[in-house]
Amino acid sequence: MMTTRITIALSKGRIFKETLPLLAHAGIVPVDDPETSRKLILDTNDDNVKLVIIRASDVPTYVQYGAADIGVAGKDVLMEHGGEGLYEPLDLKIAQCRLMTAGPVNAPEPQGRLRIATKFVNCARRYYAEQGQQVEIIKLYGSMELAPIVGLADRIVDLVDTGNTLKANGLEPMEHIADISSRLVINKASMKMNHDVMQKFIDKIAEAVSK
Ligand code: PRT
Ligand code: MG
Repeated sequence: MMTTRITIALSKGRIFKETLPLLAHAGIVPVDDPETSRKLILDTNDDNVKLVIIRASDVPTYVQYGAADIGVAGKDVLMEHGGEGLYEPLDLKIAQCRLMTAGPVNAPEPQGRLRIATKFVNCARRYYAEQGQQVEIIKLYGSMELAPIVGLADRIVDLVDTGNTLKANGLEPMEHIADISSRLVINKASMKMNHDVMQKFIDKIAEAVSK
C-alpha cells in the first residue's frame, strides 16, 4: 500500500487494542500480537510499515525525534510532553477518560498549602496555577491512589474512567481538569517530506474514526 517506509509508535494495552481496527481500515495488520510476543518491533502485512511497541509516555518522544514517523498517544501524555516537534491532526476518540483531581471521601478542607501527588506534574502545576491556588506537587510514577491514604498527599491528579479505582481506595473525584482521548501524532519533518503518504494515511484513519 505504501511506498515510503513508515514506523508507527504504539503502547500495548488499551491503546494498541483500540488502534488495531483503525489501522486495519488503512490496510495495516500486524503480524505478531504484542501481548504475547516479546518483540519490540512488529512487522505488518505491509513490508513498508513497522510498529514499535513502547511505553505510552515515550510515544511523543519517539515521534518528536523522528524515531517513529507516526504515533498514538493519550492527550494526557501529550499535555505532559508539551507537543514539541509534533503535528496532531486527529482525535481518534479512543481510550477515553477524564483527568481529574481526587481526594478522600468527606475529608475536611486541608489547612495551608495543598499537597498533590501525581505523575502529571506539568498538567497539575498548570491547573492549580490557573486556579490561583498554591500547591506542592509530589511526583509519583504510579498507584497515586495510595498517597492520600498514607498521608503523603491531600489530593491526587489522575485519570478517571469508571471511578471504581478511586472508590475502592476511599477516594472521590473532585475537579474535572480535561477530557482525554488518544490522538494521532506525526513527526513535523516527516509530515513535510512525505506529505502525500501521510495525508492519505490520516484521511484513511479519519474515515475509520467517523464510521
Ligand atoms: O501502564 P503504564 O505505566 O505502562 O503506562 P500508562 O498507564 O500510561 O499506559 P496505559 O496503557 O495504562 O494507558 C494509556 C493511555 O490510556 C493513557 O495515557 C490514557 O490516555 C488512556 N486511558 C484511558 C487510561 C484510562 N482510560 C484509565 N482508566 N489510562 C489509565 N487509566 C487508569 C487510571 O490511571 C486509574 O488507575 O485506570 C484507573 C482508573 O480507571 P477507573 O475505571 O477505575 O476509573
Ligand atoms: Mg497504566
